[in-house]
Order: sequence, then C-alpha cells, then structure tokens
Amino acid sequence: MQRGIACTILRGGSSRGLYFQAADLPTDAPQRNRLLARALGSPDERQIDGLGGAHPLTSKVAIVGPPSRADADVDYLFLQVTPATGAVSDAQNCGNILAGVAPFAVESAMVPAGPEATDVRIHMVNSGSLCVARLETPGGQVRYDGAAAIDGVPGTAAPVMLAFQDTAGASCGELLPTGSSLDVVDGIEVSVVDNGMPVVMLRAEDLGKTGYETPAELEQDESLKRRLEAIRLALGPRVNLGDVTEKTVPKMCLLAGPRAGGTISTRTFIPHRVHQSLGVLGAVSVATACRIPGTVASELAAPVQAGQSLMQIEHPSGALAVELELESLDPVRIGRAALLRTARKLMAGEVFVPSEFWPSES
Ligand code: NQM
Repeated sequence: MQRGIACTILRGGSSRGLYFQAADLPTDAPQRNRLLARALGSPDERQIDGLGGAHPLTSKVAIVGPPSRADADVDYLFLQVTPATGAVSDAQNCGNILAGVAPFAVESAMVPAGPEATDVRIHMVNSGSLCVARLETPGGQVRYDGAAAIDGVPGTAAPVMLAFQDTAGASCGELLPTGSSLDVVDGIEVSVVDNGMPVVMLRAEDLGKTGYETPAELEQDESLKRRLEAIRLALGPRVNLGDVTEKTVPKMCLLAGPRAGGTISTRTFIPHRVHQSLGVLGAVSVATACRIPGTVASELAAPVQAGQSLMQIEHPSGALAVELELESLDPVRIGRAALLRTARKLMAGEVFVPSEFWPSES
C-alpha cells in the first residue's frame, strides 16, 4: 500500500525542491522527516526510488503554512535532506528554495494575488527572520515566464525579488559568531560570518588552491575535503552550532580575488559537495564579509566604493548580485539585503510513499 501526499515541485533559484502545505504533513517532526526523506528517495546516494536529484541542491523541502507571527503572510520551514544518509536538517535556511515559496503560497490560495504584483511576507521559521518576496501576478495569476536570467539556471523567467531584513546572526546569534573578524584554526586564517547563513571563509591560496577550480576538481581532492571538515568540526561549538558532524552548516567557502569584474570569487562546500553556483544567503554572508574590515574576504575583494550597495559575488557558473545596505560601518550593522531570483513550477500532484511511513488512519 502507498499513500499519496499533495506536493508541488518547483525550481527555486538554482535549486529544486518539494513544496508542501503544512496541513498535508504529519505534525510529529521525526515521523514527518522520515516521510520526507523517503519521498525524496533517501537514504540512497542516487535517490533512485524517489523525487530527489541525487545532489544536496535537488534534495530540498519547503513546508509552507499559516503565519505564526503577525507581520508575515506565511511560515516557511526549510528542510535539507542529505541524499546518501537521509539525514533531515532544519539547521539552515535556503534562500533559493525561498524563491519558490511566494508563487506556491499564491497558487495554494494562502495569499491573495494583487492585480499586477504581489508582495509575500515570508517568516523563515528556521532562523526567525523575515523576507519580502515580490512576484509578478498580472491579472491575479502567477507569471512564470519572463526576461530575468540568473547564473546557474538556463534560460530566462519572471523575476522574484527577495528582500531580507533581520538576517544578521540568524543561525549563530551573532553576525561575527566567533566574536572576531579573523581567527586561526588548524593553522589557517578564517573568517566566519552569519548574515542568514553561517559561512566559514578561507583564502583558497592558503589551502594550495587557486579558488577558480571547477566543483568536480575540488570534490576530487580528498585531502582538501578532510582538512576543511576538520576546520568545520572545530568551529561548530565556537560558533554556537554545537557538534556539526550531522549538520549542513556552516558552509566552507574558498575565496580568491574576482576574475570577471565582480567583487570576489567563491567556491563553496555545502558542506561536503561543492555548490555549482552559490547559495542566496551564503552570498549575502560573503558580501557582508567583504564590507567588514579585517576579514579574509575584505582583503581579497575588489575595493567597495563609498555608497556602493551592489556587489557581484562570483561563483563557478557566473555571479550573484547582492544589494547590501549598511546602516553603520563601525560597528558593522546591516540594513536590508536584496537579490534577484526566479522560480518555476515544474509539477503539481501527489508524491507516493509506502504507507508504513504514514499509515492512512493517522
Ligand atoms: O544560502 C545551498 C542553495 C543553498 C542554500 C546550500 C541557499 C542559501 O543554493 O540561501 O540558497 O548552501 O546548502 O540552494
């Protein structure tokens, strides 16, 4: 026997995920997590018996439901499923999957569509922060086609503008979770910034890399991966994340100077596979680090002009433009961060799981 559960698949930014309404899932979190991992086909590296795409970027879930705070239209809980192990983590945000939340919420009648555009105020439950997503809704219908292009995704689509408000310290409690802009771990200088995503930044050069390698080249380097994991595990408790062995944060980001006219170049381990481009909030954290004196990022970044708010964060498949407003430089206080994403509905229907994962009578 199988059980079908209402599910929509959307590409959100440069990721792809399963989107559910909260009311359609079990309320018990461990039972819900087992069910979601099974729906994606985990535990199995290839996710052959499920809807996951055999990579962390395509093994993601969004649960969208009524708002639990007055200034939001919906709650969005993000879950990252590790394909091989089936581990389900709510310890991180995902700004790419976030791009699909507004179209999903409007099409599921959780938020009424405006006649031209709709602002959806999204409470990101993982971190307690708020994002306002603006999407085009001509005639009260979600528009998916359009002229907006984002690197890492072929073709063009309708824009989804994301404006973040209170992301500083979202996961770790502090923008600079170690209390310093520069630390030395295992003999390597690192900077840790959490502006919506905890990111450990290191100079690629310090690890014997150029920082311009392809994701496949970096993933083949076993000794680099061991070194990065040792640094990550050592930093976990120091940045308020505790034992991060089973967690998908912090991310490990190798930095180099910009090569394509941008602000800085990145290669990001998320944290074990290498991102084909760059996470949205990961990019916000890197852009923020570029503005904080004394970080490894600010030293490698192209000079940021006074009053400049747009920064291009280069990655393996292009660049991600982050608009970052600083309220003050000393101490660094971040105002709003905004980015352009796109999203597209790919499928709506039911995902089937063996009924032992959620018996029909429950
Ligand atoms: O940083 C991948 C992604 C992400 C996260 C990851 C993201 C973000 O690109 O906001 O979007 O870093 O695990 O989907």
